Formats: sequence, C-alpha cells, structure tokens
Amino acid sequence: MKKTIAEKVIAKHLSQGKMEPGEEIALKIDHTLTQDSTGTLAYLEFEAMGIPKVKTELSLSFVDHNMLQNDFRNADDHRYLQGVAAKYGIVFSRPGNGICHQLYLERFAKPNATLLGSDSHTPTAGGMGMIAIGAGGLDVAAAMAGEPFYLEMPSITGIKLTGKLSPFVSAKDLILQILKQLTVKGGVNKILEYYGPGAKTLSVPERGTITNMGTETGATTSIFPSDETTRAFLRGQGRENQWTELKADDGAKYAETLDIDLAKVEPLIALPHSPDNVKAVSELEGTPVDQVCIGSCTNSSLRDLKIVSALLKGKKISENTSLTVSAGSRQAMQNLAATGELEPLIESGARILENACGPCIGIGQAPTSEGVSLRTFNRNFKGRSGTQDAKVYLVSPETAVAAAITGKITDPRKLGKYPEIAMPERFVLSDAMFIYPSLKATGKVVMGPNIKPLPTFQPLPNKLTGEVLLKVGDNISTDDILPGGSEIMSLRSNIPEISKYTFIHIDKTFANRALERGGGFIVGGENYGQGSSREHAALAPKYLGVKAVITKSFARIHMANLVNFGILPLAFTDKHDYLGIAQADVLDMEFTELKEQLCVKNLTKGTTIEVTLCLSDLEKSMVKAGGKLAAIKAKQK
Ligand code: MIC
Ligand code: SF4
Repeated sequence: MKKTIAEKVIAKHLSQGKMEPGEEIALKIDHTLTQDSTGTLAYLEFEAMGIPKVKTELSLSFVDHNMLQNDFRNADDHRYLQGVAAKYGIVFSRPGNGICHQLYLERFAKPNATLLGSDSHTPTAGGMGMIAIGAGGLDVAAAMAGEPFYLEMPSITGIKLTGKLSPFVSAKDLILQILKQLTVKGGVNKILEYYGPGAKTLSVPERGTITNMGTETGATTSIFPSDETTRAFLRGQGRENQWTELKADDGAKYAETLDIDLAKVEPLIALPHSPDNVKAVSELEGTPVDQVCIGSCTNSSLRDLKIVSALLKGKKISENTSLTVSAGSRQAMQNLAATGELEPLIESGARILENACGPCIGIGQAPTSEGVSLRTFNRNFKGRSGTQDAKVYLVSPETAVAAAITGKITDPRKLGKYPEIAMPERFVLSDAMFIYPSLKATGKVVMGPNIKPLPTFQPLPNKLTGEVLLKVGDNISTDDILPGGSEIMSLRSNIPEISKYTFIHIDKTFANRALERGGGFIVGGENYGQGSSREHAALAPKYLGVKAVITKSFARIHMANLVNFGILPLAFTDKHDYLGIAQADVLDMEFTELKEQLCVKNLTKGTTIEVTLCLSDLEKSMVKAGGKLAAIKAKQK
C-alpha cells in the first residue's frame, strides 16, 4: 500500500489496531513531554502507578507556564517537578530555559518518531516530521509507564502547497488562512499533512508555526515531510545524525485535499474571540492598538525574532502602544544577542520578557480595559489575556511590528522593503538549563503544602440522576471551563481549591451549586472542550460531582479527559434535542450496560431522548471503573 508520511510514522509505531479512519489504534510512544501547569498532576498520576523509572526512550519535563513566583506555590511546583525528574529518569528543563514546544523542536525532535505531550500544542514537533500529539496528563503518565497511546485513527487531509510566500507574508498567515477555511472544528479526528513544492520553501521553525496552530482546527496533529531543510536545521543544532528522510509514496491517497498557492496568501488577522474569525489585515487598517505581544510557542523562534529585529531597526514604537517580546528559548535569545540583533528590540522600546508562555495564558501583561491587543499567539478566547473585555487579535510577527510602530492595525507591506534575514549554519548552543538524570540518582521529591493528593473516585453507578447544572452553547473552550491566569493557575496542583473556579466567568455560582446539588449534568453545543489539554477541565467538574456531559459534539482531548476521570461524554443522537433541555431540568438515566445508544429521561419536561456514547470497550471499562487511574489500579490488584 502506498503510504502518506503520517501513515508511515503511524505504521512504524502501531502496536494494535488497523490504520483505518475511525478504528481504535494503539501507538508506541518514543518521547513524552510535560509542562509545569499540567505536569504536576501528570507526575502525581505517574507516581500513583508505582513504576520505578520511565519506560520511554526520552521523557522531558519543562517549566514554562506558571513562572510568576508571587508566593511559594509555583516555586514549590517547580521543586516538586525537578525532584520527580531526577527520581524517575526524566530530563528537566529549568524555569527560564524557554517554552516546551520551541525547546523540544530545537533540541529533541527527530523525524519518524512519536511524541505525546500534556499540552495541546505538542503537534509543533510535526514540523520535524514526527507524529506529535497533545493529550491529558494521565495519558502522558501512562505513556511514561510504557503503555501505548490509544486513539481513533484519524483521516488524513493532504494540504498541497505550491509557490512561495510573498514579502511580509509568513507562516502564520498561511495557518490563519487554513483556519478560516477549516474553522475551529474542521480538523477534528484528522491529521493535516503538508506536501508539495511550496512545503520545501518553508524552514523548520515556519513549519512549526503551522503545525502548532493546526491544533486550533481541532486536528489530532499536523505533519511536514523530513527533507534537506530538516537536515540543515538539525545540522545547525549539532544533531544531523538524527535526520532521516520522510516523504509520502508516489500515489499515496488522502481522504481529502486542499491546494494552496503560497504566493496568493496575504497578511491575515484573527478577530476576537476565536482563532478562525479571520479577515485580511487590510480590512481592519487604522484600528488603534494598545498592546502588541510577540512570542508564544507559535511565533517565538529565532527566525521570528530576527524578522522582528530587522523590522524594528532604527524605529521607535508608538507612544500609545506597549510592545512585549518573549523569546521561545534561551537559545533563540542567545543567538539573537550574539549577532547584535537584540539591540534594535531594546532600542525600539520593546519590553523584553522572560523566555516563557507569559501573556499567552494570562500570566502577566493583561491589556487595559476594553484594550485592543495584537498578539502573535494561537488563541484569543474571551478573557484568556486576563482582561475580560479586552479584544485580542492574532497576527504574524510582521503585522505585529507594523502595529507596534504605527500604533494601529497596519498592513505590514507598508513597512517598505522586506529585510533579508540570515539564519546561522550553526546555532550558538548551550544546554546548561537542562538537567539530565543520572542513572544512579534517586532524586528527592518534595511536596509543598499546595500540592494535594489526587482525589479518588468511585465506580460509575448504573443510575444517574441530577439537575442540568449548566447549559452552554457551541465551541466552549477549556479556558471557559477552567480559566488560565496567574491566580487560578497557581492552584493546578490542588484540585479541591481549583475546582471552585470551574466556569467562573460563565456562571460564578456553578461550583457551589454543583456541590450543593450533589453534582449533576452539563449540556453543551458543538466542539465542547476545544482548546487546551488541561485535564483540570474534566477533573474539577468530576470533583464537583458532574456525572455526564451531553453535547452536540466534543473536542478530542477534552473528551478523552472526561473518560479518564469517569465522566460520561454523551452526544445528542438528534442534535435538535439540545433545544428540548433547559438548565435546572432534572435528568435521569439508568442502564445495565454502557451501550452505544442510551436513553435520558427529562423528569422536568416528561420527555425521553436518545444519546450516543461513542467509546471503545477499553474506554467504557475506564468510565465504569471511575476513571483511568482507578482502572489501572484495579488491573494491578
Ligand atoms: C494553553 O495554551 O491553553 C495551555 C495553557 O498551554 C494548555 C495547557 C494548560 O492548560 O496547562 C494547553 O494548550 O494544553
Ligand atoms: Fe504556552 Fe501559550 Fe503555547 Fe500554551 S499556547 S504552550 S500557554 S505559549
């Protein structure tokens, strides 16, 4: 059979199942990645599994999200993570080293391998020809324990690129164009595979920008071929020996294809409050801009910083606009400094932040009330910046600089001549901020007072009764379910405390009501749980007693997280039934077996509706046991 590149990597790692779209498959995982804000739970879960050392080829623990140390809590998390890494054989990336996805791409990604990460933007490494998938912490913990990763075999969309991007148009504009076409749910259960002559014109970091934001389409992952460009990047990183070629067989078939002529892509911008709300920058020209933020795992590579530096050279930022720049890694920052290209940033008035996620997840730099903020990031969900009424737009680094200089949304093509930037043949390399575990090390694991034990849950009863605690609309993100920001995120290791913030910006009475009523149901629209991989968005509702979530459809990672924590993910068999349920209705369901079709009685309205439970036998057994951890423990007994 002629294979696409995704099929080749999957075939090499397939430990169960058939590579047919919709079939459950199990993949051997070579590498795992965690970051601090999902990592503490992932490692508590891993520790509960009782495995002495990780069983993967390589496992990495990064600290990049909760970087503010306003009190002991985040610092204690960092200390816990460092101790766990040393004890269990995990490479630890110290706070300040940079953002997990950027660092992983630079130092560890290699073609033809698999990566599972407890962060939804793990597919960034697809820019290196990997199958890199985001998942909940528990799935990553299971992979560290040597378990394969189970998923639905996605269908493969081929995206054929021809031509070359024009001056002032970059990879971000291309992925925004794709998002406009596919929307935030168009990629669910798909792999976006890039090919064609246009793909060759894109550098590895540019490919990383595209695969990073493929996540916003809901795609399982995105992948580029591994070619001479990949090889040159690895050579520059002193890792050419890890290069292997990866290309699709001639005549390989895609389930569907998109054709994009790169020369026709223009500067684009995603409007508040969704990454797929895309328009041409030229349509919004003149809108005053209060803040510009450059960075995040989407646009913080050396390539991006160099173009920003070249465009800012000799210029000052507008006095009405604040500009922040956060490099994706210490390496990118060091290389920028080595060639004197950091200077124009400082000279221009940019505020240079730590190499971390920072403003992307509301850790500092919240915009002014009703402020307009242009960001090179990947998500602009309402309130994510830390200011509920701010208007966040997503743009390329080129468009970001144009706004920082002029103080308003400006087509970057007006900035004059597009500068040529030279990428180093050999990067300045320093791995000093990685701590490699030694074979003998045991590591001292210290838990601060904010790190609470994982809650345990009972098996699912055969009768579920309760109130609809909340009814929400389409595209509810995990940021809506359990928001980011420094205050709430400092509680990531403390489920009882963080659960108080569940749905806080949608309905601040939710947590109390759920506890008072002894739990209940949530009703949602399409693409429920889009966005991040944070399992807290499932674990906190579970802690509050949520028994089932009934929606028109789910986002992939969140649905897996619900299953992992024993919440039934049910879909309306007939989507019109969504209209027949109201908040506060009392629902009742009884079953002897978890069948694909189940009945839900609405005791308030006196109606009965059918819902679909689309789970494999393995997943059903996990929900029944009260979650994945309970199922693993039951197996060990
Ligand atoms: C995000 O971008 O939303 C995050 C913060 O990186 C999350 C992970 C988390 O919630 O800790 C993600 O993308 O998975
Ligand atoms: Fe960090 Fe933002 Fe990337 Fe999430 S999307 S990993 S918060 S930079």
